Amino acid sequence: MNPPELLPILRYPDPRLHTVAKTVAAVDDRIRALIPRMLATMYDANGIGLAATQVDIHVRLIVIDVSEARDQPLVLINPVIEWASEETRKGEEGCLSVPGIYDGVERSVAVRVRALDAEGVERSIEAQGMLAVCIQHEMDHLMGKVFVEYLSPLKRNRIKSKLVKAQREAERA
Ligand code: K1U
Ligand code: ZN
Repeated sequence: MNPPELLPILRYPDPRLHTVAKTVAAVDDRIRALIPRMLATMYDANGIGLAATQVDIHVRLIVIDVSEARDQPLVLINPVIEWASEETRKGEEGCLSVPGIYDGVERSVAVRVRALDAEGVERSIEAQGMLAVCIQHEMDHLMGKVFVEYLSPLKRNRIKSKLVKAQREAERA
């Protein structure tokens, strides 16, 4: 069988990254076909997460794998944060849509999230550490929010200019 076809990842400051994703009405063939492609795209890019928004598909679907062996995929459809710890921590984040940029973002250290899995079964997941951070980062994507929006306007504008310049140079090459 052929490996799943990779999906192109939108790059900041592409305005499509600010689209608010729609609820998945049913875990149908379209969603079932999208999941392996999103996982393959995330693994190929060495990411630990990917939101459908980042591949220009605006439905509430995220994939995550924070395992060392890259063998524990997690699929969250229509995720809802049921509880987030009051305790927060500032940690370094990156984003496949903002290549080469890493900066600190303050997040809850633990969350409980309710979502459908790849089979359409409702689950509740308690997460902490990197998984909790990644869930919050990916759920922001579904709301059209990119992590650089937590940074100062000065930093954000510098990042924007850098990425626009890099993209122009890549197009010229
Ligand atoms: O949403 C994405 O673009 C995926 C993103 C997830 C993420 C990484 C770090 C903190 C929060 C969310 C990435 O996978 S970026 C690339 C990466 O593998 C990575 C970067 C920094 C720390 C750990 C992993
Ligand atoms: Zn991201």
